[in-house]
Amino acid sequence: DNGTGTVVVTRPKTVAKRPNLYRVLLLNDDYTPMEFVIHVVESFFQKNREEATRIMLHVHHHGVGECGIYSYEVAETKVTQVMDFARKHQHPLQCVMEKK
Ligand code: TYC
Repeated sequence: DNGTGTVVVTRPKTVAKRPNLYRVLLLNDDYTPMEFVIHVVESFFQKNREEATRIMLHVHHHGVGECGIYSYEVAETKVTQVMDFARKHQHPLQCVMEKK
């Protein structure tokens, strides 16, 4: 009752929902040099050399590995940047995103 005899019912305007997150993955291939992959992980995913090397070796041994988890827009940008950079250097490196 707000003094006018009218009952005012309010609902929360927004209800918190989990943000949609996407994993950005690198795929193994037989041709892209290890050093190139380390450079990609360092420069596009803000990892230090040690962590970038660990990720590269994980992909090399397991076929696929995670470089980071981002919003849809950021993940898409990373994939495009990596694919463009690999193509420019004529390496077959593949980068993909998947919903978490
Ligand atoms: N398998 C590659 C080699 O032996 C190295 C490599 C690692 C390539 C990770 C791609 O995402 C990759 N030169």
